[in-house]
Amino acid sequence: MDTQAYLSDFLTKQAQKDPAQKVFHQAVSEVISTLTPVLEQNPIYIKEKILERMVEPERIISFRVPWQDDKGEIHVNRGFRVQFNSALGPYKGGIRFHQTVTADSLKFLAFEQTFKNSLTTLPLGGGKGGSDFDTRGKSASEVMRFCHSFINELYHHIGYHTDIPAGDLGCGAREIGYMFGQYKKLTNDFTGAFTGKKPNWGGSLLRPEATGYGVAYFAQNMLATRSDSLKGKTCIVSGTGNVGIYTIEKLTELGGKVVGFMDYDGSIYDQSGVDAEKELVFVRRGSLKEYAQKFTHSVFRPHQKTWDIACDVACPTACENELNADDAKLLVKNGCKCVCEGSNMPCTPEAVDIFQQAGLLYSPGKASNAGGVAVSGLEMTQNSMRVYWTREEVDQYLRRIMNSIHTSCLTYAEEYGLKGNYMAGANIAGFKKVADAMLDQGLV
Ligand code: 2IT
Repeated sequence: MDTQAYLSDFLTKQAQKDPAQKVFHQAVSEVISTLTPVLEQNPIYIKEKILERMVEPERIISFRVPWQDDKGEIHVNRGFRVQFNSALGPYKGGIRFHQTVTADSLKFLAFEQTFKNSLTTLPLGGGKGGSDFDTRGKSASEVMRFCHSFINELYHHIGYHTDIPAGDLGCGAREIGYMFGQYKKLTNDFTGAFTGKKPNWGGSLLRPEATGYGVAYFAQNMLATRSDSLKGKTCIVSGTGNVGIYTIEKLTELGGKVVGFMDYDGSIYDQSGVDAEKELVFVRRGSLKEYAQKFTHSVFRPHQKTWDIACDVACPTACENELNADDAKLLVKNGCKCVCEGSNMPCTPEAVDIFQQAGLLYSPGKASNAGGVAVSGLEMTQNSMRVYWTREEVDQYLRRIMNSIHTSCLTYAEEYGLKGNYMAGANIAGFKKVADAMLDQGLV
């Protein structure tokens, strides 16, 4: 069977196994679609069934999370940890607390994380976890009781040399603190078993900013390949969570002008650009209406996305599949030069095709949003060495890692005849490192 036929057969069989797992299959198809030249040059990956092994998580833990609200009523949520691949190191990846969390969404995120972590060059395997619990509208003590209950089961399965969770959507330093506290209580062990901790008890400086800063560094690198830069470029960022806010901050610091951003309620068009000092605080507070009232040069557009606003650089940093083919067409029509993903798989496959056909610079989240997990890796290093690095030291490592991911994407894409294709380069570079480690470690 030729490679193309093998891959298409492989994808059909995968989809038949778990037909409901749509986003997971989307992520697998995206990776597989770029691997043909690698498999042709390295038939051992086919012979050793590396793809078949790689799409099967090493372990999925699913558990009950009972907790009591402030009135004494009992609630039951679902908890998960997907330990996807440990060929390169202990499982590493965030914990997502959001009503949309399912085994399917976490499988997709853990699969992506495996490639992303491989790209960072750090010794990290891939995992992801979470619960269908939503922290919004809950009191701090309810969140604490939930986090403790979550860890009462999860502590059996994680640890400094086994699996190191971090934050993700709905899970920030507060939740990491509660989870770490309970983990320490149950294990009697103060180790860096979580990242995203507060810097006064083991966290790394710059961890909250790292993903967003990394996105802006990556966009800057992409533009540099066309002898261009962020100076004077109009930018759009979706999502006003941690990633979005720090993407806006760094894009602005590097000379860009962020003219549009959005959250669940709608979007803002601000023709003069977000002022990093005066205005960003309002974005951070999460009230776009308040922003428009306060800064009258801006307009609030209820329930409207931002992608119709003309821009040079677009950074989707919200949720998966938020940017579809229609949005992509608008961006291309309005002259967008660069799409740099800040979240995991925010563009649909059709949108990605449109970007690639139009020849604009497009990078997948697994490359351009890897700054967060990279600084988590640096947090682990600091914990092992029992030292704290300064912001400047961490920032230097972060820049170095983002540069190296950027170079890997370009080098691998070119080596396999797909010059300038960041998606192919990221997938091939991420895949090869994991695949080779799996071959070295035998059939386990
Ligand atoms: O999607 C991601 O890369 C994260 N949620 C960060 C994971 C981590 O371990 O810092």
